[in-house]
Amino acid sequence: MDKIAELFQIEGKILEVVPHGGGYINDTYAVSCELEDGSKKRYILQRINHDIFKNPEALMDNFVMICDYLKDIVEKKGGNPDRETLTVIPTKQGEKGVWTEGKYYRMLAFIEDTVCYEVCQGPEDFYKCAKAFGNFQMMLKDFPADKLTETIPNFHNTPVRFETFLKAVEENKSGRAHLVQEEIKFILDRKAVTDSLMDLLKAGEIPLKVTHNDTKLSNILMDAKTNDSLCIIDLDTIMPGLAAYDLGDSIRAGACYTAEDEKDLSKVYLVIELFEAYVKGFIEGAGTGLSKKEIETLPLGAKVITLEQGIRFLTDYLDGDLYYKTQYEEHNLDRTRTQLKLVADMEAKWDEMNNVIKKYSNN
Ligand code: GN1
Ligand code: MG
Repeated sequence: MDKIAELFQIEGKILEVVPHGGGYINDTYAVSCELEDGSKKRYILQRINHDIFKNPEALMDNFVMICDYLKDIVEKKGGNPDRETLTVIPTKQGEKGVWTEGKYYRMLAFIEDTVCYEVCQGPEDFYKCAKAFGNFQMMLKDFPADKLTETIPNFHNTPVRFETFLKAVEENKSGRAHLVQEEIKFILDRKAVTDSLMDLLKAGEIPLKVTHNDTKLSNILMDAKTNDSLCIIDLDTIMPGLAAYDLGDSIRAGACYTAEDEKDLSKVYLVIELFEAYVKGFIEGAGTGLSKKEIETLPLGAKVITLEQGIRFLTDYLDGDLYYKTQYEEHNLDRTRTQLKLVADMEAKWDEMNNVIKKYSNN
């Protein structure tokens, strides 16, 4: 890995390159360097999974455009762009990334003194994350969407995900379909849910925006000293999308106190006070950026994106674990089950969820 790190404009001598973080798709490393004065400096080196992100160069064009755009806004607000946004370190040839030995790599500056969480720490933290994600969407509200390449087409197109799932059931490449009949039925029974948000978009009731599309809790860095939300990371799936996607993805991943692969489903449920904390923060963070209809559809966003994630995990389980990194045989199935359990719990708490929305929608 040292050789690859050396292709970039890094300072100092490389001391070590170690795996970093827990992404399911790309491989991430922390590169430590020693500068001439003896101090240390770190970088993030990432291998982009180009089976999934088919055009890494276009992805990096998006990435740099967005970083530059955000840096400008943060600077104007008197913030610190080096800590509040990501910084791409170019290659020695001045490129945004590099192909080597058939793989594509990029490098980012390391933002020190931060923490990120896989599991929600409580309503106060979750509120801060929500405010940051709401605000992130606001900051991108005038970003020219037509300049962005769709890095993964139909990423949150739930009806398309549903069709892909049907195909996976039929093909049953892994031979595992007989083990998951209950989960398959759960999804088939909810076809109407998978269509619901797209139908609202097609009917012109909710607008297409530039959204993050992967707003899980671990994609936000918190300042280790102040514990305030600092920087939103993982900009690979920024594409046109719906406000409800970004709220939805955070809710499915954060409005419970368990990890995505928790085996004990009795511990997996929607914590309504976390949902409330997030809704409050997201609406505040987005300022006036959300229409009445968009706010109304936020609970639907949570349900659709959670179901979609369950569909995606189960599709991969049926395909034989081709998409997500897995650590053990049943990993994608455990992940599927937490998502479907959350959907069932959202259905049970549907009125409560909508009452929360009423409380915070005042436009
Ligand atoms: C993947 O790579 P990572 O861990 O940030 C996935 C997201 C899922 C998430 C589930 C490109 O994100 O869409 O929500 O796993 N990213 C892609 O945890 O598919
Ligand atoms: Mg991601």
